[in-house]
Amino acid sequence: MPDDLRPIPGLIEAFGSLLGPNGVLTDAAALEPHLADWRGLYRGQAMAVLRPSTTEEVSSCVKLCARHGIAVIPQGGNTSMVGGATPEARDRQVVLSLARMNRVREIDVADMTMTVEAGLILTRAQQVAAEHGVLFPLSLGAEGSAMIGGVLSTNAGGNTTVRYGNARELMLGLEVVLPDGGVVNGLRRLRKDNTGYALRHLFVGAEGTLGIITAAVLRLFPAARETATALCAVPSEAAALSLFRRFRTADEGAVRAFEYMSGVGMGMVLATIEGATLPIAPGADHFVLVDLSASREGAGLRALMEQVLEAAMEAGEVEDAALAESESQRLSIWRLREEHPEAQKRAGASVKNDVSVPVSAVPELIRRASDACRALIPGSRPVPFGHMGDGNIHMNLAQPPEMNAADFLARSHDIMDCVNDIVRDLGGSFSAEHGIGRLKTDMMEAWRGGAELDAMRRIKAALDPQGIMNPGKVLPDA
Ligand code: FAD
Ligand code: 2HG
Ligand code: ZN
Repeated sequence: MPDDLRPIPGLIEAFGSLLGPNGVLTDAAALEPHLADWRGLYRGQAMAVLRPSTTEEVSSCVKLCARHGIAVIPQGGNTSMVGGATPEARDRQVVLSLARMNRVREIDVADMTMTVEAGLILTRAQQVAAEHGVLFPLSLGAEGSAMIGGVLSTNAGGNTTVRYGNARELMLGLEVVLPDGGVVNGLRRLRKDNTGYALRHLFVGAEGTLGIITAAVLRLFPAARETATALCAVPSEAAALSLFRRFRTADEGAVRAFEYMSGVGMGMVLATIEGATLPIAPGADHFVLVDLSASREGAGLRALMEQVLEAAMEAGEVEDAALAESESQRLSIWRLREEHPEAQKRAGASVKNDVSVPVSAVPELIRRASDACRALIPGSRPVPFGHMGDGNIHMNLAQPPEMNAADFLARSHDIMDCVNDIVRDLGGSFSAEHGIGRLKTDMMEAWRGGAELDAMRRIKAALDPQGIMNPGKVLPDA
């Protein structure tokens, strides 16, 4: 163990007396799942994983860390796509897992709010809402592992942003432990609350660099009583966008998700994911998943879907389409979309570019970035997919099959730069929904330099003068 990770005498025991026997992990095997990220890009070290089960315990741990200058890496489900929850190898540090803080404190269907702890897994939050006849709409591929504190700290988007907004828009109030151990109790359930600086919004998307979210008040919505889901083959990216506009024009409120997939990505899913089958003829270069929902029965979504698709077919914008006839067909269409990240992982090395542009520029982004990537690395395979309705495309690049994975990954920054140049030209962002984490800190200067980055640094210094909260993430070294 390097010197700087050697425990301060008595410190682990002090954590133990705060958290009890199940609250501190130090065994190498128990630490292991907390030290590397989902993509396998990063690996760090930690003296211990702390597992507090109450806000008071989080506060006591953070106070102890602050006293000894120990860095704290907050961790939820550890599904970050940018290495945000992975410790570094350099400083004295602990991982603070929120997994034991997983209670639903209150659900109020009259106010349509739910107060939950940060370690509640996203699917569990959805289930609890459904058990009360209402909807918590945030939905993403990692929802079986990602936790509420994690989705808020990354301001996660996902499949339903087009209708319900990002995690930020689903949050009314927060409880946060600050880097000195102080507790901000902002668990208010108010739709209107203009009382000075909106501190709660500082912590959403801060990726654990300003404090630890311990609980949140979430917004609930009426449950879906009617749905209609279709998988369509479309002739081009531009046709996919036209189809989106047709649905928005026909009934703006009905579109719950509008997801784009390329023929290459779909091919990877069909080749690597057991049981994945295409409900339409194979061979298309572009696919779209349209999901409509309404909170009242008899909303006529099936008729709306058929009518819009028919008109689009007549205009040559849709080549083929399959409408889900049952819940199991709906789920298998969704599976073709949700398995894209896993299929890419199985198909070899890939470089991810989670970018956004104005919705109208999505076709140009996909075409230009695909051409530029192919020219940069001959034989590489662009795999653009994602949330077209939000202008957020995962402009990923898979390695050429014959190329060594390490050689391909060594070009990661060239590939990201190549895509980002086009994104910048189109007025977009180099980080749409996954955050900055460790992966993109070195891009902050170029994209958010000057007064904007300076203001961020001053906020960080004011709240965390010792720099103990998730060091090395979001902000580049000064
Ligand atoms: P973690 O990975 O544990 O942490 C993420 C960041 O938040 C880290 O910086 C961590 O330090 C910090 N953090 C965690 N908990 C707290 C807390 N309580 N207080 C303060 N800071 C905290 N993201 C999307 O936006 N849309 C998608 O569609 C999407 N799909 C995904 C699909 C897959 C298969 C995977 C693996 C990831 C996907 N992600 C997606 C990325 C990821 O951001 C989300 O899964 C989720 O937001 C992370 O939640 P988590 O609990 O795993 O957080
Ligand atoms: C998704 O939309 C996630 O499935 C993951 O944001 C994207 O794997 C990716 O690049
Ligand atoms: Zn996504």
